Amino acid sequence: MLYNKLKPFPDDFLWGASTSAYQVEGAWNTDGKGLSVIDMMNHSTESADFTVASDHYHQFKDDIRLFHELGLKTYRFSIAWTRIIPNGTGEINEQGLQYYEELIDELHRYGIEPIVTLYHFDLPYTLQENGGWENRDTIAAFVNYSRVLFSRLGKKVTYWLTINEQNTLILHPGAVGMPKNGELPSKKSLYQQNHHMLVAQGEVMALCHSMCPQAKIGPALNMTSMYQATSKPEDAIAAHNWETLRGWSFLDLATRGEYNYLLWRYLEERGWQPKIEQGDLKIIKEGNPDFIAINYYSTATISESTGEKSDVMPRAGDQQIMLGEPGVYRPEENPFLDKTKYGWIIDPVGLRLTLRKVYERYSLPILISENGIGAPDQLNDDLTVHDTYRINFIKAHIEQIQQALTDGVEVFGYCPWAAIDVVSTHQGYNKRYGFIYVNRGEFDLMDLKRVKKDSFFWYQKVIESNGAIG
Ligand code: BGP
Repeated sequence: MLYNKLKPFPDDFLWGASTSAYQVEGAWNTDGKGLSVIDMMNHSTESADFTVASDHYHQFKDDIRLFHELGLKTYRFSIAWTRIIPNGTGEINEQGLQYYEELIDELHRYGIEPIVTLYHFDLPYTLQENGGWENRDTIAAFVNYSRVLFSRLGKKVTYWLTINEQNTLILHPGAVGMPKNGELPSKKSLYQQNHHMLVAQGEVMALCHSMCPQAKIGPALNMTSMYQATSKPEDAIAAHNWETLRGWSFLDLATRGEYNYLLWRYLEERGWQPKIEQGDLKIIKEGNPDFIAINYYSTATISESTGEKSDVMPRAGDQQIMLGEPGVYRPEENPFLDKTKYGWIIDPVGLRLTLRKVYERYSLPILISENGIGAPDQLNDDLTVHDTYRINFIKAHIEQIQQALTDGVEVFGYCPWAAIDVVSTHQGYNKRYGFIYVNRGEFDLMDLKRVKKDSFFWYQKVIESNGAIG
């Protein structure tokens, strides 16, 4: 739809930026922190590990001062479960609680609204050793951990996110590292894990509402739209298959508390249905989110798969590169769209489409909790970083958010990935996303100095003008 005049961004629009604990903090074994699955995974020897990351744990005050200079209205970060309860259950680590309390206080001192993710990929390793999310006991562990946070930080935090990208954890578990034994869990196990996460999430959302009545809580999923490759009806079915299995089925459960019929048939057909205990569905249904957070990076183009093995692409997949599944969907190239250096399709209009679809289906306000472009930025001798590609990427996406707002979609915040350079989930340090450059290499930690990129100064103006970037 074309409009003569676009709606302005609302005055209280939350312009922000994101990070996650294990990708930014470092200090992997400091001040009583326990080991997480991330600390114990096999990571590629060609890229940085997460032990020091961006050293935000030690430098958070200086970093927040920079976030303030950038003009952020909000900062989305995650809490490392292993700093709070080092073994997942049992003893609480006061130093961990103090750290996040100070961080939140520091944000408030600058008038920056904290958006807190409870769990962003870094499950305590002790829980993993006992079966991780496949073990039902992890539900109680997550609820207890969340209770500790709500009770200590509840008065200081208005926005909570439950689980970051549950669909990535279930559909692309390898994207967050390989277990030491080199084996990813079976699909049957993954869908059981999925079910337990949903029960845990349902309980935590209800708990948040009862303990912190002023707070709002919602899930954060990796959402995208699927285009059918041609007007062939079978391609439309395949695109619908994958859009449902990758996106809708997760959101249907998180928001409506219902197993999507198509997901259920897909699971039944393969013998992958989870064991559902009495009362589980009630708990899932009673956990009502106040909003939906979406991480949006790209779209995919899909054609029919007739069941041939070759419908799976012979290339590495990750959370954004679709691989194909015989009899379900086959990924195709999209001749209209470019890709990043890492093969992720760049599709700003797809963001407008995804926002519309999510809003139409669930009628809940939407926070864009991630969106961004990974690139091997270069630091120049005069301490500049000319990341024009990032400015172009984010500008194009902000324009589409404004289109979606004009369409009538309720979007209340935008938190690009990332506030500052962080370690990528599986592609090292030099795949950078931040508005702030961190002077370190893949292995050489150098001086970890912070340098404002061109995109920093540009985003600063965007925020100052409340999105009047045209
Ligand atoms: C999302 C994750 C983030 C982040 C981002 C960029 O899926 O929620 O943690 O890392 O993707 O991905 P990557 O680091 O793989 O480039």
